[in-house]
Amino acid sequence: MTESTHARVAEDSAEVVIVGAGPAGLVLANLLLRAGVDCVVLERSGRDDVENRARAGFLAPETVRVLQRHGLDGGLSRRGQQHGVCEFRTVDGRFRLDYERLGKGEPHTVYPQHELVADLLGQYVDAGGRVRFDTEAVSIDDIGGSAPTVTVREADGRTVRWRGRYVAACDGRHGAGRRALPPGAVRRHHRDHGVSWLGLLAEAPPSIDAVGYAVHPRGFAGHMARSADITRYYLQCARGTRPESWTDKDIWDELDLRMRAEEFGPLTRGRVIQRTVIDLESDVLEPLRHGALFLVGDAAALISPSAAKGANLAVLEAEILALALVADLNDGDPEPLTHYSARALDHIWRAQEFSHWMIRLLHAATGTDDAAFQEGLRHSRMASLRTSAGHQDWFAENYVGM
Ligand code: RFL
Repeated sequence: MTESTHARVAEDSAEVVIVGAGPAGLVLANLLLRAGVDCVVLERSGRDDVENRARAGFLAPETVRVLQRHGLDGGLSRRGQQHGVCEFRTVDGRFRLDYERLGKGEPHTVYPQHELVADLLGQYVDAGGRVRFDTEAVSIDDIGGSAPTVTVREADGRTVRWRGRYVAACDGRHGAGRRALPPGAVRRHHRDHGVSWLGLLAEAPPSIDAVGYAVHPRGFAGHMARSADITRYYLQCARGTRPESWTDKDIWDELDLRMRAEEFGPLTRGRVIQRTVIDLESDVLEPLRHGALFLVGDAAALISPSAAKGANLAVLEAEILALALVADLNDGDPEPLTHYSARALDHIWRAQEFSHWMIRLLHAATGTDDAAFQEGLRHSRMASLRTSAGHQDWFAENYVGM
C-alpha cells in the first residue's frame, strides 16, 4: 500500500469489534457494554432494514432465560406469546403433541426475530453503545496477532480501518468473518439436504392453534404463528424454483391440499407479503476461534430452519463468548476464551442432530437407490412418534431444548 493510500484510510478502534447486527452481534454488544468493555458494531445494512427483516419467531426457553438474565427480555415478556403444541398431519390422519407438558418439555415464546433485534438495538444505543450502519466489512486482517483489523466501506465510500483486541464475526454465512479464515485453518462440515422450501409470510391470522407439520405425497407444508395477524408458511418446492413463479392463489391452493384443509378445516387466507426460496443446507465450522477472531451465530454454523434453532443458537453462543471476553478483558483470565469453541460446538452439534432428524421425518428421500426403504423407515418413525410416550418425551426435550 502506498503512503497516499495510507493517508486516506481513517483509523478507529474498540477493544472488541463486532461485525453484524443480528441477534448474535447485538446480544454480544449489549453484554459487553454492560460489563464496561469497549466495543463497536459494524453493520452492512441500514437500521430500518435490520429492524424489519422478518425471519425466525420461535424462541426456546433457554434463549428466553439468557435474555432475562441480562435484562434484555422487555419486549418479548410484554408481547411474546407462549406456544406449546404441534400438530402432524399425514396420510394416516393427524396427531398433536402437547410438547409443553411432555417429558422435559417447556413452551416456546413466539416473538418475531426482527422485533427482538429492534429491542436489542434500542437498548444498546440507549445505553450509549456504538454502532455503524451502512458499513460493510470488506476484510478482516492480522487475526493471528494481538491487534486484528477490520476494514470497512462506509455508505459515502470512505474506507475506515477498525483496530481491536478481538473481532467477533456475527455476520452470517456469507460475511467477512468466514472469508478471513486462512485456508486450512478451519474445517467445514457441510451437508446439502437436497430439499428446498418456499418460505412465506402471509398477512393472515394463524389457521391452527399449533405449529403445523404436514407430510404429503406432494411434499412438506408447514404452518407457524408469528403474531395475531401474520403467519409463516412453508411449502417444499423443487430446487431452482423462482419464488415469483408462485401466485398467491397457487400458494393457498397448494397449502390447502398438503395441509388437508378439506379434512381438517380451512386455512385463513391473506396477502402473501414475503416469498423466499430456502435450500435446506447445514454446515459447521470447526474450531470457532482462529487467533483473535471468533465466529458466532450463522457465521459459526448454518442450520436448516426445520427445527427453528438458528436464532436460538446465535443468542446462546453470544452469551458464552461475552462472558469469556469479559473474563479475559476485565479480569485478566483468558481461560474461558479457550473453551468458547468447544462449548459452542456442543450446542451446535446437538441442534444439528435434531434438525437433521426433523428433515428426515418431514421429507421423502429422493434420488437414492433405497428411497422406498427410507420411506418405510420414515413411516415407522412417524408412527412411533404418534404412539410411543418415550419417543414423544424425547421429541419434546429436543424440540424446545438447546
Ligand atoms: P444474522 O441475523 O444473519 O445477522 C448477520 C448480520 O450481519 C450483517 N452482515 C454484515 N455486516 C457488515 N459487514 C459484512 N460484510 C456483513 N455481512 C453480513 C447482516 O446484514 C446481518 O445484519 O445472523 P445471526 O446474528 O448469526 O443470527 C442468525 C439468525 O438470524 C438465523 O439463524 C435465523 O433467522 C434462522 N431462522 C430461524 N431460527 C430460529 O431459531 N427459529 C426460527 O423459527 C427460524 N426461522 C430462520 C427462520 C431463517 C430463515 N431464513 C432467512 C433462511 C426462517 C427463515 C425463513
